[in-house]
Amino acid sequence: MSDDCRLWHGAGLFTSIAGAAPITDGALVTRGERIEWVGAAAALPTSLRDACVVAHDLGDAWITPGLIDCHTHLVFAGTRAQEYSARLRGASYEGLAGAGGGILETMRATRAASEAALLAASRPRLAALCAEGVTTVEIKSGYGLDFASEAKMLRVARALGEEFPVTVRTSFLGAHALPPEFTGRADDYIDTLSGDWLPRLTQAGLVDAVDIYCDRIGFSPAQARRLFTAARALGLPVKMHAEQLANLGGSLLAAEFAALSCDHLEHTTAADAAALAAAGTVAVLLPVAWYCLGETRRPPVDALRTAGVELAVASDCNPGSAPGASLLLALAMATRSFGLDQAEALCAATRGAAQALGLGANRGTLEPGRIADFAIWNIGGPEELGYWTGFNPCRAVIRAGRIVHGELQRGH
Ligand code: DI6
Ligand code: FE
Repeated sequence: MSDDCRLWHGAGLFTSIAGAAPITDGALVTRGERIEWVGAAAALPTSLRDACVVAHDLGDAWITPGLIDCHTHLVFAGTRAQEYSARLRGASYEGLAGAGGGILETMRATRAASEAALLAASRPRLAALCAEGVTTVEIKSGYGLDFASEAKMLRVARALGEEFPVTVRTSFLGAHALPPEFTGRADDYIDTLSGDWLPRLTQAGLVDAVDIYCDRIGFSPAQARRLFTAARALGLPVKMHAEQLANLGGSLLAAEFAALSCDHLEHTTAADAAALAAAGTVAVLLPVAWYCLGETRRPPVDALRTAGVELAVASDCNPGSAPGASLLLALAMATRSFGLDQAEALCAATRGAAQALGLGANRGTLEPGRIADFAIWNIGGPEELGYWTGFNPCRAVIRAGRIVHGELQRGH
């Protein structure tokens, strides 16, 4: 990678730095894969401007940090469209799961798929996210639920990271549902995950973090404690699906382990929010799942804000509760359904999401020294993100200082 300086100007800048105002006539200088300088064009030092070997005049655009989708299950086979029909006719998500459908339905399809087929099925979903300005994505396992199939999913996630211009972070979600081989033996399953699968998958370089579905149709906080203890012994950060369908005390446990994030949180209390804030755990909101499940209880956004919890928004791309691959749609739903304003939602899909993946030091904001991952938008102001609902105004995507998607100039 060359260390050349490039100037990007003729654009507004939304830096996602907490409390920073948007810059209407901005300039951004990159050097190689990093950001060198960010600010108002009028304040750009002449010496730095002269040092730039290339100047990209974007002519009427806005630049934001590359979007970060910090919660996806985008590697899976099959669909659950039939189940969706049943739910439209009144069947419940929990009822279908209890009858051996739900996550186990996707487990059967995912186990049966070859690695190549799983990769092929996942590509269009990741391509859709990348076209929306996403430069970092988290991908969970959790539809294999046996050692070989969990490893297969994680290898596919790594392969996607090689193939696409996106940074992939993997989360091991073996504790997503109880597989049929362990019926009636959930504690044995947790022991197997903790003592056998997780160390081997970690040794193979396939795991960046450990997640658990802690809910009525998942696992208990006591089981999460055992899994998290094993993760900590391996030096892995943890995260949790918590309080989606009921409050089991998962977020308090996640806070005790200083989890990177706690995700869903529809049933979280003010006391839980205070614990998350004290632990520095990010609250990841998943409005597409909330919408597609027809939920009515919203996560307590005011209580999370008041407590000072960092918020993130993610797509939750999965075949059951959030069948889609659009972070922009999640942003729009986070504003209308959960009451975030557009700037807050945009920070949540950049700075908050970076923190939810443990990447806050290098990504998520436009600041000198950070990786030069950013998106260029055909919009008149940053308030158009979280406003357009089912429309993608992304013009181009820059990853580590290089153009990886779209055209720099607005098309005619
Ligand atoms: N994330 C999950 O892991 C579960 N719900 C959610 O929002 C289950 C996903 C599924 O039904 O496949
Ligand atoms: Fe999820």
